[in-house]
Amino acid sequence: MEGSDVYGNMGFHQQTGRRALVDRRRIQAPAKTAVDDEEEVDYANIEDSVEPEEKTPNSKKPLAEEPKPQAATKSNACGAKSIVVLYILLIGSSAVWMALFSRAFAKYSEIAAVLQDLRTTQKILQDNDSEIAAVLQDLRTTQKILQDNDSQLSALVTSFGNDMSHLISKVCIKTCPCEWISFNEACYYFSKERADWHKAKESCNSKNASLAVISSDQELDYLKSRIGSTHHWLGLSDSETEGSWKWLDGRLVETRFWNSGEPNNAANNEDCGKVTNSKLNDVPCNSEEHWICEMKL
Ligand code: MAN
Ligand code: CA
Repeated sequence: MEGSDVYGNMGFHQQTGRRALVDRRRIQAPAKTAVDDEEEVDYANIEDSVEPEEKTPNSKKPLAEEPKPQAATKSNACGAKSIVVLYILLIGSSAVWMALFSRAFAKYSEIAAVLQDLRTTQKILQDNDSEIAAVLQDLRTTQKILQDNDSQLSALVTSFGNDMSHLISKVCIKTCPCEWISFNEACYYFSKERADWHKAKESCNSKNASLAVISSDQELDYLKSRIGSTHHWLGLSDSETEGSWKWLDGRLVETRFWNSGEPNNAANNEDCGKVTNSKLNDVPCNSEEHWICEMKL
């Protein structure tokens, strides 16, 4: 049969045309009789059975007015093409949407990964910030401790310096200069050279001292023990008033300090006194003798 597929089935449009033709004939046909009811329409062979009738000249409507199967086929073919085009467009648009969605999803994944990295970096920076803040706090605490210690140390150094100055001042007062010897709150210098009484007196004065004056028997005994058999000038004379012996500090010379028979002003020229391994003796002031200087502490 023409218009059938490989299995002998009619095409969709061909079936539609035939059904329309059958329906028209039913409408145009007279009321069915019992006899008519016995006649069953063979839809399968409708084309063969109705075609001769359509060709009869007594039909009410000419066959030309019936829908032409050829035109319906063409219209249906256009519809099928449209559906195919729509399917293609739908598939195409779906593919585009899928591509766009896939691209958007990929971008979203990238952005999400970047955001995650940023959050991780932010967390690391926050942790570092906390650590740095803690270290800074420790440094400030250490600085404060060091400053306090520095202040305390400075105060201690100042106090120690004051104490040392006080001690040194006392030690200096209490200590005799080099080559001087200490006895009973006084320092004594025994000269190695000799000179007359006045030069000896000037030498002692240049050392912020004076020719030694005797205040006690112990002092005299101590000096005698240091000089042995040599003679040394002491700070006594009667230059102002003959016979009136005075120490350089203005005190009168005690009689008991004189050696036996002294002062005898031998040759009427003995106005200066010296000490020997015995006691005191008056001798000429221009004699060359060692001398003893004395400095009070
Ligand atoms: C003797 C005594 C002393 C005197 C001296 C002078 O030793 O007469 O009194 O001072 O000579 O050298
Ligand atoms: Ca004498």
